[in-house]
Amino acid sequence: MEKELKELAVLLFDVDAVKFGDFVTKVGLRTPVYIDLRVIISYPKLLNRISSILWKLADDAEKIDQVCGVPYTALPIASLISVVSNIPMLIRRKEAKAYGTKKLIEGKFKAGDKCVIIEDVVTSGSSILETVKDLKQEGLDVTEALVIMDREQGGKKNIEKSGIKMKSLYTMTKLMEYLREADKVSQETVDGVLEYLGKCLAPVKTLDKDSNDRLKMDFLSRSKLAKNKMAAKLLQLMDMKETTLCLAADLTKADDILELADLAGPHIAVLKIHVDIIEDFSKDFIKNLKNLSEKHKFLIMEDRKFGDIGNTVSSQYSKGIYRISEWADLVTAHPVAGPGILDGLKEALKNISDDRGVFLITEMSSKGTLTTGNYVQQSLAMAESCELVVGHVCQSKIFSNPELIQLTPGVKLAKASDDLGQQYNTPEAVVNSGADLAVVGRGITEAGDKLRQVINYKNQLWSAYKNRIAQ
Ligand code: 5BU
Repeated sequence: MEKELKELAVLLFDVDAVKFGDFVTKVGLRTPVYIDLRVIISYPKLLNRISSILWKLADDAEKIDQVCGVPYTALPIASLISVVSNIPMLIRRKEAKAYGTKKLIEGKFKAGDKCVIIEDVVTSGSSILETVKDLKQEGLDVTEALVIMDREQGGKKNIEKSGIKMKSLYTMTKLMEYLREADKVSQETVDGVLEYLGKCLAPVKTLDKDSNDRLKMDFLSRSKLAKNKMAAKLLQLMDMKETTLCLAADLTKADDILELADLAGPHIAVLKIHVDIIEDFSKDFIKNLKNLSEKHKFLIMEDRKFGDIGNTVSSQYSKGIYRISEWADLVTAHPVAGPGILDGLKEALKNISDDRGVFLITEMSSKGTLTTGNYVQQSLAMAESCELVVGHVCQSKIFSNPELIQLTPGVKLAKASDDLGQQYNTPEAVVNSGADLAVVGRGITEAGDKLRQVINYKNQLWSAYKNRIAQ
């Protein structure tokens, strides 16, 4: 490998990919050496050799699902690696498209795919870190970056601080050594470059895991980031009441729901209902429920699972006998109809001054659910482009945006299932799978001592959350 690297160093010098003089970098630093690998697209054989030797640096190449080149210089290199090794490629856009799907990442992938980053030159490491952030946001598993040139100005350290292993074909010191050996540069030039490197570190930037990954952040810090006021309110409330319990009061008599709400109210963050299963629904029920929500400081969620076109959804939300938009702090909606569904919900809120939030149903808890693959990805993208969305109903850590909340149903003290497809996980398991709020229904409503179970779930969920953020 070293022989090949020496030869390639000379070739790079010969095609002017390595230049010496007095240059100013894009961040305004003066430098006596400039690496411009863009030129290698004009030398296909060199491009091929560089790409193939770079790929040799990959750990466990057969386990890698995706390669992602950092635009622009590394894109042809990543393409070549992708084609030759038959591993699909992703491209991270510098900005999301203003039209169409608004995707940040182009290419097909699924959450959990192992992705390696390909980059040409690393100075501070910030381009790689920004790419990692977006890939992780989409649920990709990024652990390694392969780089042609490490300028040794702090980038490797910054990248590794964020938990990404960085491997490079050349460090600037090695490159200078090879070029000197081949008599391409004078010792004076080498000394000048090494002296410059010693004193010119690029500004330190890290992906700062703790301030970007919701799973490691506490609710109060996240509430300060949340742009949706209802999301901020919910996060604050969870922090203040030390509870992440969302009680599914799936009862059919109004008085039974009110009685349960009064009993559980002090220990829950959200009371979730299905208003359409209540046999004796009345305006008074809503009035009383609202009073209880104020008394015990919990939010009301109508798990309506809107799923029609925007126009219909708008009426379903604000009209009919339930007039949901007037009283439900939170509602759920399927993304199946596309972004129009969110526009419809927004339309219905035109005359409502209170804060409102929507949870998108991105993954369901039931056996054989169709909420998989690209559907999940599209739903994640939809949430990012609508300020009304406060989070996802989902079963796993498919997003890391700390402004959004993961609501996970299917929770019981013992892992089990019912006869109609519901699948349960334990409180600890769901929190470790990313749940911020956990929905418990029959685990409480069917218990003999309901209050005891409410407190039991609340405590188990809270300690699992505390453990999660402490890690
Ligand atoms: P359970 O009694 O804990 O199984 O009640 C779960 C509640 O969460 C119930 O109201 C469901 O309608 C709701 N739910 C769910 O179980 N799974 C899902 O994927 C979604 C909602 Br979305």
